[in-house]
Amino acid sequence: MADKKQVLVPDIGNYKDVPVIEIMVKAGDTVKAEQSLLTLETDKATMDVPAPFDGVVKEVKVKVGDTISEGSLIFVIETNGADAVTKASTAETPAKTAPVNSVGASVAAPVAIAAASPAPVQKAPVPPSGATGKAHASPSVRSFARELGVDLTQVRGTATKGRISKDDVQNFVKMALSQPRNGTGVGGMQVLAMPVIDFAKFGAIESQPLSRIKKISGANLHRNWVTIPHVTQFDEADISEMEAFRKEIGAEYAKQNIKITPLAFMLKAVVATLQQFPEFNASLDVSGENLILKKYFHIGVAVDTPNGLMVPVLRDVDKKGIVQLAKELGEISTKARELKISAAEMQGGCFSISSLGGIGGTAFTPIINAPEVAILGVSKASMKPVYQDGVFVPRLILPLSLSYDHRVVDGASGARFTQFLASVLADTRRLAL
Ligand code: CAO
Repeated sequence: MADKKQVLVPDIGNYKDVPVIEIMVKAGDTVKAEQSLLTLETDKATMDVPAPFDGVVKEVKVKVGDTISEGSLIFVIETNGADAVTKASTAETPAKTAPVNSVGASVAAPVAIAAASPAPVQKAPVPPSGATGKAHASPSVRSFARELGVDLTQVRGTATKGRISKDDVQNFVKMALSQPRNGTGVGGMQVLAMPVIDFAKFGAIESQPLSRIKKISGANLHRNWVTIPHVTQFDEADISEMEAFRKEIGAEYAKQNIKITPLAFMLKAVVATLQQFPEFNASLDVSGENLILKKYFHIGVAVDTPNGLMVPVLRDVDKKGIVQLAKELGEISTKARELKISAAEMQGGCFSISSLGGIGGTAFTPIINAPEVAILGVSKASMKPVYQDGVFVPRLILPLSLSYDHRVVDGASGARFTQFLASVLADTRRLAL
């Protein structure tokens, strides 16, 4: 005989007023015992509340966003009476291993009868601000994804706090099916999915969300790294004379609180080189078939900030002197570190310089800051013996690492660029030419 039973929230630990984030069934649906009915989310975990018995959903008593606690009425389900009684009586056996707080009771006379409801299924911890590599989805969505063979770490969640919904999984499958197949010659690139590893299995861990800047710059760096054919040309510049001159004027301008660093000279030398090699002061257009040559010289400078890498742009470097550039460099890097820099101040660059010279290292392979076509990496200058006129003499040598887009720049041009740059740095009088 059909019987209407109430379904109450089971034991969910010490949690109270927990938000409902997903309801998987609606009135009229036939449900099987243990099938997930809704998902709750505490600050630590999501958990599905399963059906305590087979039946047909008659009423849904909550909606997404409602907060509920143990004992809250969530559904009314019409059951086949015999079936429900069988399960209820099973649950009357006190068994600590199966907390049984979902309640099947007659609507007319709501009496709390312990039904054989399994404990809520607790799943993945909720990542703080949705920023770990672990997919954030309810158990039912996970099971749905499993059925379709979808790797949830590849799916972008659009529900609250970046949670992955069933729709997200469906959309992911649709999108995957509409992509050109690998090996068809259409140019699609497929890579193996990152394995999902539980690092805690191997030792103590701590999960920290990436900063907003790191997330944004990371996505750009990734795109630039995989879509631009990079080549890095290494070279060296003898900056002994430049350093002597820098120290001389450095002392003068220190009184005005202006720090003349090697980077100010480098900005000028780079622009002199770009003027000689215009294809480096350019961008490919969207079609990839035309090179846009720029007649202005705005140079981006990578600045290391506590929140991640930022690249403010110094405008019209060709029109400014070394002292002016040193002053602007100081101002703009301070602004970047204090997060006071505007988006506009980071746009319009033609070429970038990434200097790790103040830190150390002998060479590195910087990633091109698209749509620019080249970037100069600068490492730490050091004294080296240089063979001159039959003897070794100590010279201050600056390592240069130029990464360029090989679609635009040939290897020979790359080598000529760094050679010319090195010659300007070796004799800064050339900047006046
Ligand atoms: N060789 C040797 N010494 C160098 C040098 C070089 N190539 N470049 C700078 N120095 C020296 C400076 O002269 C200064 O020495 P003093 O304090 O004795 O005068 C010291 O190193 C520190 O310089 P600085 O870093 O304050 O100044 P800068 O103009 O060289 O650089 C800036 C400014 C903003 C580029 C830098 O602070 C910075 O953030 N660098 C990191 C950039 C970065 O992270 N790039 C990586 C991007 S790819 O992930």
